[in-house]
Amino acid sequence: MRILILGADGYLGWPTAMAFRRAGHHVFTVDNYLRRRIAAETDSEALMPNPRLAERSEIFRQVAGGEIAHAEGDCCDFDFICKVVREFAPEAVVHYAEQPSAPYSMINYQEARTTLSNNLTATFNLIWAVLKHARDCHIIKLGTMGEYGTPNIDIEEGWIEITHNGRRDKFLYPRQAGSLYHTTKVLDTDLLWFYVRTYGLRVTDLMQGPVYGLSTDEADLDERLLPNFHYDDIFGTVVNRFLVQAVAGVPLTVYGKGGQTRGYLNIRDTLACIALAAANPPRPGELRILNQFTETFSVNDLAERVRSVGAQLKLAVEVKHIDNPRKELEEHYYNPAHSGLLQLGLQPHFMTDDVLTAMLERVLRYRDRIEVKRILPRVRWN
Ligand code: USQ
Repeated sequence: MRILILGADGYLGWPTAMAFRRAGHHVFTVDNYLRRRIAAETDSEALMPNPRLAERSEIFRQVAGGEIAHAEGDCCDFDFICKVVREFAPEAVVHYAEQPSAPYSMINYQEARTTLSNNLTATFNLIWAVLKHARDCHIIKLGTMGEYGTPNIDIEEGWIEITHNGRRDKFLYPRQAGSLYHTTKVLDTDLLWFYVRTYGLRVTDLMQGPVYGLSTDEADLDERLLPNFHYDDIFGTVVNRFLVQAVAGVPLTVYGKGGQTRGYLNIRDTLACIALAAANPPRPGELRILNQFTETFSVNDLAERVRSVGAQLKLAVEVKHIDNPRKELEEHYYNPAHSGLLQLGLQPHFMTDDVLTAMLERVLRYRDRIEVKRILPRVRWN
């Protein structure tokens, strides 16, 4: 297939590009390096050095063979995205080109505005570029489990049937996100649903939980191909952060009571889910929503897992409950459905002790690069 990857410099974008190329597909990658600029501005650089796309593609060509084409550009520039879609003529586009940090979106007006306009405009422009130049192209869009929030009822896979005053209909499952970033994903979903039902686009919207991990088949070929591994409070997700904190000897930063429960997945499963979505496109006029995670944990569960695996490596890991910088429920019901990807054939890589140990061992090799001042939360939800 011809696969276009937007936001290919990101934590998930680059591993996705390599996996599709290695599987024999034609891959074209795009990024405007917004995340790198924000990371530099907020002192939130990743743990390992990550070359930019041109250099990464060259390293990949040497160690794995195969070209990964790339272009630097902004998906908010409609002429640019139209040119890419028209000339590359993708059969599928994986859309990661969004500002992905909840804390960043909550800093102040400018950061909120950047998040809102970047995320919505990129999605809107992609929709229009596909409508004009690649009508049959399958849009695979990264949404987030955070779109649903933490309602006190079971979370369905995207849709819910409601009976009201004796009549029945099917709607998007109610959404109530906990940050401006997550809210932009809710708005994206609405935008996509409008264009799907009105113009007959084919779209998969993946409601993904927090991802952890460093190891993929391709990243393991050469350290310079590793994903961008963030442990700071802006871009770092909780599992990756806890592993770095364990290595740095910083008490694990459990926010508040630690009962916040989310659906997690290994980065290897993200790649598998995207591949399964691409191989099984929805029909024109269908917005397929899949909940993309493999197991649920509370923050307390995660801290305990990391503490116990750390102890096996002789790391004295302390767990500390600190003031929650976010506005979120710290004890709540959480029961989200997630059968769609399993039905498509997903075989999960669970968070075993071996997986956590391998990650800790890898982080240990970079221990001298950890900047402790990036760890404690610097952004509050007020
Ligand atoms: N948390 C802690 N301590 C920390 C960091 C986080 O207790 O040091 C807690 C948070 O308060 C939250 C949970 O861990 O309750 C998850 O936080 P996170 O930072 O790992 O994830 P989040 O901000 O929700 O965002 C991440 C990605 C985002 C993606 C989302 C999936 O940055 O791009 O959309 O995970 S989800 O959470 O399902 O919405």
